[in-house]
Parts: sequence; structure tokens; C-alpha cells
Amino acid sequence: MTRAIVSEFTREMNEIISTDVVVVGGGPSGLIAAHDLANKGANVVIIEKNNYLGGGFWMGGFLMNSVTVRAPAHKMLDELGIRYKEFEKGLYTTPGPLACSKLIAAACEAGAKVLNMVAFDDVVLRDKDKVSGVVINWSPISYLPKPVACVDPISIETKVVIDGTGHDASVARKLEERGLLKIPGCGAMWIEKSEDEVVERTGYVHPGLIVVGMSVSATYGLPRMGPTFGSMLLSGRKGAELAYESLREQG
Ligand code: 48F
Repeated sequence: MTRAIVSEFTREMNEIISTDVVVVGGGPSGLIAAHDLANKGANVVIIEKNNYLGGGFWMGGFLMNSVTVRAPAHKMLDELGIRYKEFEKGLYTTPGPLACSKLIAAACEAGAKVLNMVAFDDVVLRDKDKVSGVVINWSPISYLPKPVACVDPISIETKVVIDGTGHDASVARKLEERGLLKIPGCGAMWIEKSEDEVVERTGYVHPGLIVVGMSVSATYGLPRMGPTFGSMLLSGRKGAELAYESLREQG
């Protein structure tokens, strides 16, 4: 068994080392981005610091596990075979565990690879500071006491990085640390405005780096959103389209 695990993991890791797209964060926006790109034949890896994928998509607000989706994103639920109910015109509800598990399965079935319990640590910058890779380490390393935590990270080379880390905007913030961006963080809650603007502003924030989902909101200081997920799906899809265009240009 150990030999099977080691050889399979090593084979996958060898493919991951140099990939088309790295999606950092396996919440709803990152998952749909990875799903769409893998479906188009791109090599995609999701880096997720938790053991489980799904981010905030398991739950709606206030730990209540019905999640809401506004039109037109319910059509993406149709596409993924996720059942839902119309609560009122244009507003739909679906059980979080059902929607989340089906989205995870769809991304994995499409061929997205996953490194879970692995945290994004830093960016790799190359020509003119283009984001050209990510530095990663096992998540538990950051929880270890200093005397036993001196474990160097490793890097993965990629053509595009997608920041799907939610409110943390971990990748964009790393560029802020390096003086390349200014990240204001989310503004006060205003669901409708936030949903529209997140989708609108989804895109490149720096050469090689696309922001999707709530990391868009944090990056541009848009209102925070609260528990609704339509724009997470629409934003992830838009990010995937932009990444795919860029892969075609880069050849
Ligand atoms: O927070 P999250 O679900 O992001 P999202 O796709 O969706 C946001 C909604 O869930 C909700 C909302 C709107 O409905 O306000 O919050 O934008 O998922 C983000 C994922 O990124 C992981 C984190 O564990 C979660 O699964 N993540 C965050 N930082 C890192 C990371 C990191 N440094 N390395 C790896 N994964």
C-alpha cells in the first residue's frame, strides 16, 4: 500500500511541477475556474490549505446550510446537475453539502489536480515581475513551533495563477508585500452591488495573476457580500475564460 501511495503521489506531483494554471484556494470560485479550465484540456492544479475543498460553499450565512444563488447563475447549477428550489423570482436555494460536493466532484472529474493541506506561501516573479509560479509548503508547517518548523518550501512553475483565496486574497496580498499592489480589503456589506461588481472586476490584477471570487472584492475594496454564491460561480467562470485565452496566446 505504501508503495502504491508513494508512486501515485510522485507521478501526480511530477505533472504538477510545471503546469498551465495554478488555482490558489478551492472555494466555489476557484473550483469552477479549475473545472472549466480542465474541461477545456488545460493542466490545472488547485492548492488548498485545508484538508477539505469547498471553502465557504458548504454553509450559507450564520452556519445555516441552505445556500442562495441569484439568476442567472442558477443555470450553472443546472449544468452541474445540482438541484435547487426557486424561493422567489430570480432567487434560488440549494443544500450547501449537495452543491459543494457536486462542484468538487465536477472539478475533479474534469481532471483538475488537487494539493490539499498545502498552503500558498509566496509568488515566483520572472520577466518584468510577471507571476510565473507559486511557492508552497505543507499547511501544518506554519502551525509547528519554530524550533521544528525550518522546512523549506518548494515552487511550482505555471503560465497563469488564479487567486481564489476569498477574503484573504493571499496571492494579491503577497504582491502588496512586495510593493507591487495596494490591497484595501472588502468594504461594508452590500450584497447586490458586491455581486455585480465582483463579476465585472474579475480579471488580471497583475501580469500572470487573475483574481476571482471574494479576492476580487478584497483586491478592489468592493463591498463584502454575505452568504450568496451566484457571483462566485460567474466570477470563477470569467477567470477561467481569461486564463484560457492567455494560455492560447502563450502557446
Ligand atoms: O472563502 P472561499 O469560499 O472563497 P470564494 O471562492 O467564495 C467566497 C464565499 O465562500 C463567501 C462569500 C460570498 O459568497 O463571501 O465567503 O471567493 O474559499 C477560499 C479558499 O481558499 C483557501 C481557503 O482555505 C478556502 O478553501 N485558502 C485561503 N488562503 C490560502 C488558501 C492559502 N494561503 N493557501 C491555500 N489555500
